[in-house]
Amino acid sequence: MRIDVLTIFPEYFDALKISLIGKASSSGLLEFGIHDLRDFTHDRHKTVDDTPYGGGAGMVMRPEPWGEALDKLAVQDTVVVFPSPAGQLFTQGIASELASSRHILLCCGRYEGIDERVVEHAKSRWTVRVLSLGDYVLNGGEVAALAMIEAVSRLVPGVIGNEQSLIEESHADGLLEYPSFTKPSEWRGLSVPEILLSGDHAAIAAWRKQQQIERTRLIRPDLID
Ligand code: JF8
Repeated sequence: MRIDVLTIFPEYFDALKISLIGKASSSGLLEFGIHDLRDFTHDRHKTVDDTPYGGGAGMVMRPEPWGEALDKLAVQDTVVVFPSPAGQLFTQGIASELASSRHILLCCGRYEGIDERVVEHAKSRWTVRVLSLGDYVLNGGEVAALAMIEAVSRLVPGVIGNEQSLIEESHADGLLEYPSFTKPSEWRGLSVPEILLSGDHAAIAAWRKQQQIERTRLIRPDLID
């Protein structure tokens, strides 16, 4: 899979050089291209923003650099993603859909966002997804794009290595994860639940499922039914 990113802050994406995603990139399993939107401007000050039509606070990203960048980077089978607080909620299901794409292009806005005509134009030429990380306010699309890249990349076969951990974890079955414990069996007066030391694998599986259901009911009742 290839993932390109358009941003005025390419340094955010240095994080993709480390850990499992960094290794998948070195081995060619994932290919990243991080592009500075200012390279698609033509004025001396590399201007990417301007005042909003209709008035109001802040600045809006001008469409021309986006148009030129999309023309250069997007191809026939590109999925163009716009992180936006006004987007559809980014879920594990959407991560899973995106993980089967050949090419994703993430367009990271700043200020009050990107001129809406960029999204409208992109929809006329490519598959477009406007996606939100959640109901809180970020300063731009970069942090959301990083989260989306990580959630999608780890679903690409070979990136994680232990495929079972992909199947077992939170949200794959729509429930929160069960609690985990390791050595020592007693720590600061707290012991590990006895059943986990029993060696009874069926009983452990049943206990873990019960923990998942109980936790989900208490913390995330919205995930049940
Ligand atoms: C932005 C561009 C976002 N969940 C989220 N909160 N805020 C954002 C976001 C995304 C893009 C821009 N400001 C300017 C905020 C997402 N995704």
